[in-house]
Amino acid sequence: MERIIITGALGQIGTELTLKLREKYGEENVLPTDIKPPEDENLKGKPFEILDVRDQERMKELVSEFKPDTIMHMAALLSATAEKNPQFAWEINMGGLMNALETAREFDLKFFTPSSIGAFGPSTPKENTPQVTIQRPTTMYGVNKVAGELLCDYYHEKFGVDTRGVRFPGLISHVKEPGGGTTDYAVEIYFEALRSGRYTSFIGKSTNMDMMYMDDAIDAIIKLMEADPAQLTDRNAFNVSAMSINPEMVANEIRKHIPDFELDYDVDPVRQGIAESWPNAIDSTEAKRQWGFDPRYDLEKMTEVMLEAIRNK
Ligand code: AKB
Repeated sequence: MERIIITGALGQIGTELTLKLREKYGEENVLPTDIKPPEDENLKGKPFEILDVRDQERMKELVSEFKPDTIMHMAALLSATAEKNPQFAWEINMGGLMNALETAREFDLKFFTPSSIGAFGPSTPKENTPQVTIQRPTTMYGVNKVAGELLCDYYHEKFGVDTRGVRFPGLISHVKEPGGGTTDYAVEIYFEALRSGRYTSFIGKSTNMDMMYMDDAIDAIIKLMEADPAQLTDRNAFNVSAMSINPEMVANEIRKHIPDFELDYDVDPVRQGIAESWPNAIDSTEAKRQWGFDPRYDLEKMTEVMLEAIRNK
């Protein structure tokens, strides 16, 4: 992997991924794209292209000009947004993925796209969820993710495209706030803790979900993409998680730094329903064994860095 084009580069993952890839592979070797121009100072004025992932012709045009060896397809609607407009979610999530896979096939590109813990459903084992298990999600986002995993496997087996992916848990970052996800409370809580000293959670008290700090997520993408393909038995997509947490656990950790922090609840039935259909804690053993997934941040360490970084902003 030496020259990379990214779709959805202004999203929560895409923003930090772009910065990290530029640092590692050189600014001239990374082309971020998104449907709108960047507002972030770090991305302004640098190579950047407008791309609606539904436009396959434009995607191929950019690839033929930039000549990357890898495409990272990050553009997607998250779970709560997808549930509000399922037809549109299908168009963006599946239409965009198909276009990106076709581009990878035609131009012989390595391919990465994230799946999610949303690819699991209520009949999946909730604890220690295995790599290979029942996947019958009950959300449009989940349906998109399972179909996406299968489509990536198909492109790998049928056309030899080097597709790779992970099932991301909720990702926590201070650089860019997420939008439209079920796990977003775990980011908002840190910003609100410093802004107002209190937070009202839309997710219930003892609802556990998998989470990971963004630095670990970006490292995981790079490590997986650089792994020797001979090591990979599974591809689309690997379970990866660093912690299984609920709002009370995050609040207790925040109180070690802000003792008066207050947490109350106004549970949103839609997002709570989605959260309850997902696993409590997935098993990342295969990612560790096959390509050395090794997250460095637990809840304690992540809370420290999140609060410090937001305070410094
Ligand atoms: C969401 O909540 O939709 C995402 C995810 C877990 O895929 N953060």
